[in-house]
Amino acid sequence: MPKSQFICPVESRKSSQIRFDPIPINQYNKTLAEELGVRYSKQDLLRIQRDMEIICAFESMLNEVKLRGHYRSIEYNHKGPAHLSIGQESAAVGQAYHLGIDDHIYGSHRSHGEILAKGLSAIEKLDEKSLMAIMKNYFDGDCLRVVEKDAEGSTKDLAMDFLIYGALAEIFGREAGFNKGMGGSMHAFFPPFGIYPNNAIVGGSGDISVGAALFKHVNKKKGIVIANIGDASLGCGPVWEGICFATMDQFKMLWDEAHRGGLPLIFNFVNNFYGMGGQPQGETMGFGVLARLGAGLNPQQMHAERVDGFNPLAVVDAIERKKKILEAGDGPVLLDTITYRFSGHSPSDASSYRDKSEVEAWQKIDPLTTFAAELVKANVCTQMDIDALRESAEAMVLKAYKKAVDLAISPRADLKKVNCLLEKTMFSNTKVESMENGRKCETLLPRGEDPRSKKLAGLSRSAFDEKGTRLPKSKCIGIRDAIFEAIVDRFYADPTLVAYGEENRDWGGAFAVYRGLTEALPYHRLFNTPISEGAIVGTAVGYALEGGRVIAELMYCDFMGRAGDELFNQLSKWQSMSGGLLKMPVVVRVSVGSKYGAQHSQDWSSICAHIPGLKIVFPATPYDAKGLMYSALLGTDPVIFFESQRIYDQPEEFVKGGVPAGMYEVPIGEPDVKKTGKDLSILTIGATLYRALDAVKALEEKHGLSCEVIDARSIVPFNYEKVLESVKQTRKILLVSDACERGSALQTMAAKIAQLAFDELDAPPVVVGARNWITPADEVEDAFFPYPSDMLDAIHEHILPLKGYSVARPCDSAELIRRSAMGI
Ligand SMILES: Cc1ncc(C[n+]2csc(CCOP(=O)(O)OP(=O)(O)O)c2C)c(N)n1
Ligand SMILES: [Mg+2]
Repeated sequence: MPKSQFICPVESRKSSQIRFDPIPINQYNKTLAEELGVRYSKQDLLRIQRDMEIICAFESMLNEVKLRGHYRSIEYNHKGPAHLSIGQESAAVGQAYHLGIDDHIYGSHRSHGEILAKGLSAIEKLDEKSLMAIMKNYFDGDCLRVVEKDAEGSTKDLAMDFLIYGALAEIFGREAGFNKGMGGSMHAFFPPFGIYPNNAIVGGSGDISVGAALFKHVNKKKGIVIANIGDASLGCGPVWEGICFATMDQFKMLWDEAHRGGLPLIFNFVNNFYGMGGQPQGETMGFGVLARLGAGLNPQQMHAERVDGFNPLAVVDAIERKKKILEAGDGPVLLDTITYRFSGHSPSDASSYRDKSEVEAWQKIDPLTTFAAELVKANVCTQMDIDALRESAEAMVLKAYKKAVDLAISPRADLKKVNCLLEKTMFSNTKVESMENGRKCETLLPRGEDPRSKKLAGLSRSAFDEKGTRLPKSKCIGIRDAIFEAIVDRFYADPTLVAYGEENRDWGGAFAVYRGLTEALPYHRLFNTPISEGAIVGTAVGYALEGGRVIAELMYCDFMGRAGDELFNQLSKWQSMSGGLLKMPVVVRVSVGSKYGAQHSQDWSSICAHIPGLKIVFPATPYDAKGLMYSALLGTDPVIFFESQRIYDQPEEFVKGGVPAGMYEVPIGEPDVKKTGKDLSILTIGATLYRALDAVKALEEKHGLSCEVIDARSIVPFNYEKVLESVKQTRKILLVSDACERGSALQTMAAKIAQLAFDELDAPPVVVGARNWITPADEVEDAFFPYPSDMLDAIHEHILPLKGYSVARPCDSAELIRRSAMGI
């Protein structure tokens, strides 16, 4: 809580009532004839019908393919998903009508219609030169080359072919598809038209879109953001977290004048009244009318409204009005756009959950026929014109289909070759100092003038004085200071950089890494979030997808579970799911605890290491922490930055001269030999480095063994060369980390070392991790985490018997088998 806000006990305790304003439900009441010549020309209205026809033809084609294995007698076996939106065309077309390419939509598994509607709207608005440039530049014209061969008509016609083919080729997993076939039906997107990632995780866009809107708001970019998510997604935690994040008071109350105002965001619930088979309204939720929910979220009630999505003109009207609200800085908005899907959840759906009569009742008012009838009635066109629109839509779809199913025209990416597409796109591996050049970094103080930097200037950069005497920790730069130095410096180099999480501002970050940042940075670059770990990471993903850089903080490692989807499905996957189009410059800071028991002390680095697409570092020294933070913040890949609470005040002991004051990089992926030796190698991750060094002391002093200690520093990527070199000499290796031993990253490393250095080894690589238990209370933690005696025990039993040594705790093979059989 900022000190500027006084919580008055008298005010807080006064008696009164909260009053809600009425929430509009289907208030649009104009007829097409009334709107003709006022808001729409004949052409405009025909275009609405045309776009609905194209979507319907596209989805009907996919339905045929999935159900019958062919379309217009051309066979194709599409094994992947196809969640169709037949019935929902008007909701998509109405929404896209007023959107420009700066307005970005994020969607769901059922977004083919939204992609086509938004694309068609963009094609309508862009001039031919811009369209051509977009098509030529997109993946070096790969998609364009396929469609331009037999192009007829104008550039706009070509662009429509491009759109339909690009989306379809993506759905069929072809390399010329919009995302090189790596996204597929549920994830396809095309940013040049303002079509941003669609998400197969229900509600996935619920927080990502908030980050996208945050990017626009913080960096003053044009346009609005729309999250198109299903009615059933309202049961998803991340959607609620996204809504809470987006409605935070601080945007309108605390941010500086230039940035004050609500996020330019519409949560558009595409309300087709069903999840797969469950019904949110009347069964799985209790809101009655979805739009009701806006009332509780903020005093503006999120400008919530139910809109009749079966009338495209009602949707156009709503978007036009809501866009004005967003442009005036009074967002976000909640829309409950009702619609209905005639198609099943997927084509294999047996519709066991709904009555035929219900489907028929909605089909009777299918916007494709009702809107067409109104067009004819208002003399906009004849039924023949409508039929022609339908035929032309089907012809366009057939043309794209023929190309997309043909492997000679539309090959798939060869993922078996070395250096294949996915090898190249799992990480972007680029170095970008600033995500936006030429813009001033907004700060409150000149560089180095914040109180923390001033204090650090008076501390020793090394653990030792000039004579080599160890200094008290309070007189030295520690790991938390080193991390701070890299971070504060980057705030003066990258204007898009923002940092947020729980208790980041004023408090200084839960473990004081950010102390001093509050004084240096305005609110919009450093702020507190709700206790919404999912949204903290999810918004960071959205912010990065739009072109910004974020440091997100999760406080305790154990809280990562709350952000599981955002870390493991979103942050990690979008670079490669985009075919390499997108970058993900996000650093997630995670602090590994101790002392606070089972739910605050676990090291989850191994869980993260299992997920492809995340870089993972775990520095144990100030020098490495600062250098790795620089590398993370200069890169464009997602980095999970583990920090150990045990060693935040640890000064630099290994690098002569201590931590450099300026900028330098420690390469991600390179382990570091912290001490040389010739009889035994020890590979450590994180804070176990220091316990391993204590063990080494005993091994050297009592057993005459010379040990080499290698600090992994990174877990993903990881270069084995130095470790193998060491093992070649010592022929033995112990691996130590605080993560629970079973399935840990160390086990993977041990197996790799055994495989790669089998001939050089005199004993198997042995892992000492934490026990496969909950973390017990601090007073008995030494029975859980690996301590020097556990390391000596393991060496004695499994690597090299130590003369005269007797183990502190049993760990022989029989004991390991016993524990494993018990699952502990
Ligand atoms: C997190 C998650 N849970 C479950 C699913 C499986 N699933 C896919 S779509 C769906 C129903 C979604 O309903 P809604 O959000 O209303 O979208 P609609 O399908 O109606 O467009 C379910 C349960 C999923 N993809 N993601
Ligand atoms: Mg639904």
